[in-house]
Amino acid sequence: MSNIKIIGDSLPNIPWQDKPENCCTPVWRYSENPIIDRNPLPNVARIFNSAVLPYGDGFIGVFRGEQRDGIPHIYLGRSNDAVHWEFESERIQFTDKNGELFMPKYAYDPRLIKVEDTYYIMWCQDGYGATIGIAQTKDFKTFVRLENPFLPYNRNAVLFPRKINGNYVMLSRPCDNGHTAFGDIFLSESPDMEFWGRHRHVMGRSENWWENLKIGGGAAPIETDKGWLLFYHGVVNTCNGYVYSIGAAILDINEPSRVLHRCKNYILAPEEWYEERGFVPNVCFPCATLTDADTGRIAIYYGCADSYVGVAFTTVQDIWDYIIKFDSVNESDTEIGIR
Ligand code: BMA
Repeated sequence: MSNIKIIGDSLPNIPWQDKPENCCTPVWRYSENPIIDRNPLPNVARIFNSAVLPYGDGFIGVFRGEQRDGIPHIYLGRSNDAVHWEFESERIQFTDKNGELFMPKYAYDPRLIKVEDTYYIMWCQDGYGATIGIAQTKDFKTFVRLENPFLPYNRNAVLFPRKINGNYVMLSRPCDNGHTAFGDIFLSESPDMEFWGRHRHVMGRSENWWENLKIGGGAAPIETDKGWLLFYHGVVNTCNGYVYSIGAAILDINEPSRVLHRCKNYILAPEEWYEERGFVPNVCFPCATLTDADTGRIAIYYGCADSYVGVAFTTVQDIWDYIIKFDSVNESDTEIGIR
């Protein structure tokens, strides 16, 4: 098997546990999962499907907080070790470009990505139907919303962490206004974070049963010397409802609508109590990773059963070897994605 390297910053304080000796899977769970328990704030019943990044000497994150009226909003959290989190009690106050309060009616499944010197948060919200909202911040004090990038209906938007060929690039998943029973991952480009176009199909649901209903982008793609490493979610419909697992693929570095490798097997599926039991059972929903380029360590942050946040570990070499061993990339994946 060939070697693979993360292209990125070193993060010596990445949360980490070594692979257990008896572990036969490419990804292993943090032994203290879930890292965020129920009722983390007076008005928030559950935190899940959330995203984190290194910030200063520690870490910062945007968290899906399910309030006691059942409506999700985004809460800011800070941590010294990326495991123990403190949350601001008020949800993030978004403004328009003039500094006037401009809150979405609801906001869920946030992703947090730094491109150059700016942090971008993107989430699912109402825009006359479910679609993507996006805001930028440089200081995590003011959060200015940008134009909504896509028409309804759309979910699971996640930005690449750098421009490609001079443009910002975002993955998203066109959908319907309900519990969408279909869905492929697409990619769009923008020169300015306002006008989005050059839409391309990246990858579709597959014949592998765990992802044969729909798929959606998860964590921000990780740059490696072999391509972009993407963790995404795949869904199967069962007689007891949808089951969400985590998959992995490698996208071409300069033309990321081309999938180079795609793992036939899921890399993590619900099996622990906090993944199988909760507000919505059987959900593992990745939204972020932390990476350390020096060691190749990766910590995956994922929502568990729409109730908790879990962390799982792998290394870029472990996951690469597993993807290549079970590579099932097909012709529609390797196409440029335009018809
Ligand atoms: C999806 C999203 C996620 C959620 C999942 C399972 O449609 O709404 O936020 O985790 O369903 O309920």
